[in-house]
Amino acid sequence: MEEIIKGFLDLVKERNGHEAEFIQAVEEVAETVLPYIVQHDIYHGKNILLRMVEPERAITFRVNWVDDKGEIQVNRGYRVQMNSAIGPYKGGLRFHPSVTMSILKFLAFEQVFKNSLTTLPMGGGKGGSDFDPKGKSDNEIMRFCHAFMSELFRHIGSNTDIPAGDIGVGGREIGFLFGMYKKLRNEFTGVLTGKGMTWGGSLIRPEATGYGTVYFADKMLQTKGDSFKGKTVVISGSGNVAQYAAEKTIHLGGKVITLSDSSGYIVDHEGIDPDKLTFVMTLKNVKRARISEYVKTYPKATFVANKTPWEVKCDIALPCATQNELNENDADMLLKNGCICVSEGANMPSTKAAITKFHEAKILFAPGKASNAGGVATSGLEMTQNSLRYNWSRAEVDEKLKDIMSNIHDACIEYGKDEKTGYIDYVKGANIAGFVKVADAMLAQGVV
Ligand code: NDP
Ligand code: 2IT
Repeated sequence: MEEIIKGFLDLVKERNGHEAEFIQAVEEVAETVLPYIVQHDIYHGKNILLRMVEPERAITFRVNWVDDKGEIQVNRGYRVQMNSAIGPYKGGLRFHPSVTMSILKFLAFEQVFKNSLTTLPMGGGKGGSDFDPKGKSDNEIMRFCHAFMSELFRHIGSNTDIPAGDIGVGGREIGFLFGMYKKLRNEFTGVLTGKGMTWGGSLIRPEATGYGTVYFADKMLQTKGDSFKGKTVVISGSGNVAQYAAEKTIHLGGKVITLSDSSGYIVDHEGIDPDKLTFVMTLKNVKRARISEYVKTYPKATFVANKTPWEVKCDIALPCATQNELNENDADMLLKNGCICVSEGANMPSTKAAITKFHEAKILFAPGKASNAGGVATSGLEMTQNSLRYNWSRAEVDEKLKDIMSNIHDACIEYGKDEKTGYIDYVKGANIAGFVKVADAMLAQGVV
């Protein structure tokens, strides 16, 4: 088996040698899915995983725009259309200076499995730009988004490819992108998700990724007869996913003591209560300021510069910032401090070595493609509401989100539970459950 995996990965490395993040994401899937393929005759001789690691289409384009000083700026735009076997391409747009083809291919690849897990008919894609929104005026953001969409619109559509938000892309950016798409196509369709409530958005979409990550962790805790009540919870990030993971943790009786951004983390041992969280939301979403400002208003808290919060003692950790933000040493520290559960809100935040540590220690560990799927699932619900030309209530969408997270948890048990020890390997479970549906659709459709 090891030879088969090595042979496959050697081929992927040969073709994508310089794409470290993409190879990392493929390795994790290959190690769990190839043994399953070997055991199941229907997938033999079909090169199915080899087909899945090649994007159906990957587009890069120039984005010219004029900044507030009148200078012409040039950025690079991307859309990776990874797999459309079970539905139109679906996945977010990331605006961050670190964006490369490798990052977007890793995200698009993960998205294929994640979207399959949601049970909704969505293929996988991802896009974005190396544009840095930090420090830009609203007008600059608008001009950039309009310029970006003036090319992207050719490649997307409500039955072709439906982008949404990710790092650096929230409600404001989706508005500008939607406005330009509508103007160029002269049609009002659900071509983007994460839209505003008065123009086709869904209730609960802003909350969905963070809420879903906590619902999933709650399901994992229930397998041990446990819950969030009274638990100390460490969260990284302070953006969309982190904010609503914190809100739902508080709803369920947990105590959130950290948040972070790329400059460092704040720790508040008294707990970040709803008022403090409202302060953070205004700080990050309206003032667009740094998390270090928190300690000026709440002086009992401390700011730790240039570090991640994994050194803080906790019961539950929710990484909600970015890829590879939690390494082997961080995992050691979490385990030493008695952490029992890690549920990923971000995409691939734990390194491979960190995941190995969690598995060896037999703690509850959920990979992002399972635990953060609530965001895209609710995007799927937004698409359904757009097609129906109807809006569901907050309670209806939240109930559907809870059901979907629960079904993903069941799928992870079906394919990831070790019958002898009872331990649930959620990585294996999510990868195989996600794979089966896409692979079966690809087999049915032939070599296309
Ligand atoms: P936001 O842009 O709202 O927030 C991102 C947060 O992560 C900020 O606090 C940011 O800090 C921090 N961050 C970003 N890059 C880095 C970095 N290189 N090092 C340290 N901190 C960093 O994005 P989201 O909350 O939407 O996304 C967070 C994660 O969740 C990403 O991995 C994303 O792919 C994933 N995700 C998002 C979904 C969604 O619906 N939005 C759905 C599923 C997954 P700073 O301000 O300093 O940059
Ligand atoms: O990583 C993700 O799942 C997202 N950024 C959300 C994608 C979506 O289409 O809602």
